[in-house]
Amino acid sequence: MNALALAAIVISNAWSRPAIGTGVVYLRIANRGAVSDRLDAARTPVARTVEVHRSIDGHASMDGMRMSGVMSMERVPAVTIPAHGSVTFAPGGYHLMAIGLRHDLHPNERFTLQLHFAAAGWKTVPVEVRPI
Ligand SMILES: [Cu+2]
Repeated sequence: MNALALAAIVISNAWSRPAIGTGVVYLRIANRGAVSDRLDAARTPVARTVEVHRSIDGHASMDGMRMSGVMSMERVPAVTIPAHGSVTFAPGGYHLMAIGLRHDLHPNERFTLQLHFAAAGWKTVPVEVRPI
């Protein structure tokens, strides 16, 4: 880890929904640095584990079988954040799954999420639980 890499990653607009058991977190990760970085792990005190997932269109993923409208998701080991670029985690795309919630997520509550980047190390952000 070096100071320049640390300063390059900026996380914003982290939010979630009220949830029991499993929560979903969305956010935006910007990389203001000149080299790409990789989100490769996440954790939060409110859940047993956090996984990086991507929602996929069943139609596109089933190799010829038509399943339009069926959404599923897959775990991804890492997400590359390009240099001078950003990746938005949003419904229908990348998201973080907080699995094994230690308590229910209530509207307007905030909790802490930590994201690990290969170059920038651990970054901590507040997550806002938005009402549905
Ligand atoms: Cu998921």
